Amino acid sequence: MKFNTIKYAFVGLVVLSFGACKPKNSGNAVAGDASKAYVAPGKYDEFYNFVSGGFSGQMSVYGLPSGRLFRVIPVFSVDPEKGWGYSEETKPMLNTSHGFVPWDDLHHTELSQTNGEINGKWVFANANNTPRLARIDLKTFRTAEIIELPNSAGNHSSPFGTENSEYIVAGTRFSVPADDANGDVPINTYKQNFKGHISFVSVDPGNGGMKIAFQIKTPGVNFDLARCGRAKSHGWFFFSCYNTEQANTLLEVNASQRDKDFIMAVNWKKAEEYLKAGKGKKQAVKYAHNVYSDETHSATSTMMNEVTVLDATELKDICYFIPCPKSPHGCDVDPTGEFIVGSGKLAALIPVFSFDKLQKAIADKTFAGDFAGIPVVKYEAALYGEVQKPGLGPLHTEFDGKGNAYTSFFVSSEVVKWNIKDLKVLDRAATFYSVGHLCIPGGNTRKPSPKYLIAYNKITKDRYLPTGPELTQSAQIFDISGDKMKMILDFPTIGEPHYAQAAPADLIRNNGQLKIFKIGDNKHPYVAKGEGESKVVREGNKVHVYMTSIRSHFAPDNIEGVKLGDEVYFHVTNLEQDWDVPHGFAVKGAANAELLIMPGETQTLKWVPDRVGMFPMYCTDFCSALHQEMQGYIRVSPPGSNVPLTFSVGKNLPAPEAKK
Ligand code: CUK
Ligand code: CUA
Repeated sequence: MKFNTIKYAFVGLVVLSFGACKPKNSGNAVAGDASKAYVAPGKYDEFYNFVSGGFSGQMSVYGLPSGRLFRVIPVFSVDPEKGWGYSEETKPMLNTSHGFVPWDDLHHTELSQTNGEINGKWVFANANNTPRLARIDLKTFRTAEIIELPNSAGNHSSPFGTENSEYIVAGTRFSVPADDANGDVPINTYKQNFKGHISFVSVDPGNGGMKIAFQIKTPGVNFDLARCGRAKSHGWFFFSCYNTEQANTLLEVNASQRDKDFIMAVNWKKAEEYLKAGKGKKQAVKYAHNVYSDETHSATSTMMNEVTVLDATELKDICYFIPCPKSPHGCDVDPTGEFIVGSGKLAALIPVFSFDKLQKAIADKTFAGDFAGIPVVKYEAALYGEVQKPGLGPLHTEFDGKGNAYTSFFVSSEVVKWNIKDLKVLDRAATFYSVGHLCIPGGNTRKPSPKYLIAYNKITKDRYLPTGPELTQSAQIFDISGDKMKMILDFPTIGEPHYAQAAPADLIRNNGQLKIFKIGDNKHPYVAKGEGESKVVREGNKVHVYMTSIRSHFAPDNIEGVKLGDEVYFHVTNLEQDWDVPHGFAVKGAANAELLIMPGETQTLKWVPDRVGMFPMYCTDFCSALHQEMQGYIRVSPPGSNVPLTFSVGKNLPAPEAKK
């Protein structure tokens, strides 16, 4: 969420200038006890922290509690550090039904689970703008798969997984006319023509492969966030919705009219039954499904054309609305699965709903009418209780598994700890400033590891050295092992952090981290598995260079006979079979990229020379003492020139003149 949007939404409700929400004791004076965050040089962190990059479109990986940045994983945006979206092999990963999309907006991370606990296999992420889901493989820390979501726009309520990652679920933020309906309608026909869609994407437990199993069509509202039921509530899913006013303009006013919006409870086991019984309707759509293969070291993008849709207004017992004050954002389920916490951005309290009471209310039909064909459960019938006067602008809640909840308050810039059973506030800690999401390792699972809580802040003002108009966003770590929260570290983040999750380091570290790609298993169509296989092949005006790299030379490193008008493809195979020895590749004048090639991998740089002359090429990664010697030349001649195509390494070919 953007600060300004929220700021204006609150005008009139609270006096909100930056100064007003800045805690009195803020600024550099507020320092934490950083010794608890100290991880000595050469020591490992206790947790991996996977942090969304917001408008950067990427996900970054930090260590906890040190806050050290390990890696930025490119997901939905091109990334020049890894060549993501630049190399010919990775370009198809960013393909969509709208074509190549090089930059998107990533808000939420979701670690895969088994029996409601993190299993360390994958982490999922959402693209907000052009709706997509990504799966990142935690053996390689690379994006392995991206699937586009039809009938959706602004994929915000996403990705949220079930207890065994049976499904990764994605709710549309914008309701829009369905993809097969006429979208060329007046905008003010929202109520008639605009629909919401929730996608249930199944995940293959073996290889992680994603498939859109079905979608549920709902009345037009905005879906914001979601959580699966767990333990007793496994089989259900809960989504926060706002704009139940169904407004289509000036939402800050028009979507803040009703006293209560909704949490939508979805019985997805029931939906599965309907699907099996053939109650779904097949709909023609168009969406991209992109898969990266670690065998061919290449991505393929397939355009899909059909989705099965269940209509929640026809199948009466799959969706229920629970009234929730007021413009709810976060919707969070506690580790027991009994309590569902709604965080109304404009609410002065936090409602906690009971899964058991909800079940009884549904069985007894304790409804307060319906909303656009969906039954509305009576507020009191589902309510367990309310946390009174918790703070201003509640957004998100995490759990410690010891009966406590921690809620972030954007407007009052604080984290509030409260007890789930008696709903009493236990502690408050100031954040610097305007906190969004929170993370406790495993804080959305059955078994949290309640040692640290991290707050992800939108605004940092005076916390760091200034860097021009844009200041860093940041995370703050709190020690929550005692009764009181204690701030122990600030660390800057890449992009705007929204949700983040953390997993015990050993779980991921010992889960088969890939160190090299075996050269023998390389099935890239242009691989050269040894220097003897390196060559240059002309096919019309396309020149394919089968190049190898090993400390500290390329083969070939002298190429002649390329002509202006040719397209040159450097297929570079890194022959190294040692961990942590990538080679790079760059050629002067290449318009789109360099390459960074991992041991055993092949990557391709397309180069279209734009002039006659001599073009150096070199390795861009300092790989050995003689890295700076790792270089070569490619000669470009005029069209029609009779310079023969030659290539070599380590010897000088006779010059064509000398051969005569
Ligand atoms: S959202 Cu950013 S603070 Cu997109 Cu999960 Cu709440
Ligand atoms: Cu290879 Cu530097």
